[in-house]
Amino acid sequence: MKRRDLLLGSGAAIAAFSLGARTRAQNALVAATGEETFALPQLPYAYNALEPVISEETMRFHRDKHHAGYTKNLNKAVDKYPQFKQFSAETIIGNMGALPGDIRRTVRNNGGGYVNHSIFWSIMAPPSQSGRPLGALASAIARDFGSLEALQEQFNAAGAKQFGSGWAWLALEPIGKTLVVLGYPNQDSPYMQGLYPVMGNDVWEHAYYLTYRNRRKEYLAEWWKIVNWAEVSRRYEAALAWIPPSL
Ligand code: MN3
Repeated sequence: MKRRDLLLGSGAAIAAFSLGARTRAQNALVAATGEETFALPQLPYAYNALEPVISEETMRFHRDKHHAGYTKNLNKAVDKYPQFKQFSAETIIGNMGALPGDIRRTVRNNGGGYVNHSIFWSIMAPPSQSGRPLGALASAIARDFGSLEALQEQFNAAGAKQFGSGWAWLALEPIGKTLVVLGYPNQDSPYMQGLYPVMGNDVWEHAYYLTYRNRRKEYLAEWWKIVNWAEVSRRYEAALAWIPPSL
């Protein structure tokens, strides 16, 4: 077993919520031994587990090619400036202005891609395990949107009108503790704006084109069948306690 697998499989140290996000101590350990700093996370389910909403072929290309590419390029950028290896990828992309100019664009695109996809895998589940929003999240959705259906409508609209590649996000604004729906281009992340990403859907063509072709709206509508509401609800609880970290 590779050490990367050992690290990702080390049970309590890495709960589902930190999928893809190593602790500072783990990053330091990896940095000291010269291995890659940020590891491509394993999927928490089989490649075909999200069918028929997302096909096995899409999942294989999406994780093994696209997410692997972002991971590799983020690692290359921090290899140039090892002082950043002690921080989580979320902390790094939350402090773009503090990064050296020559890696800023690379980190924006690939650090964003690394973090966004790590969240994305974790907030999906097989259709039979999708569930409903729980506890504090259910109340916050009612408070900030009126109903789950109204949130879904706003979220789908954000995804549908994103011109070109990007993401639809549900994020928590940490001062007012308000939920907001956002559409961001490319691999931009709510972390880059000081917001906590509660959930996001990838509307790059690579996320849906093999199955849905040009029918992005259909993909957006179907996607709700595989939202892992238990994990999204847990992320909302984490968001309430979150303070944007600095480098
Ligand atoms: Mn993608």
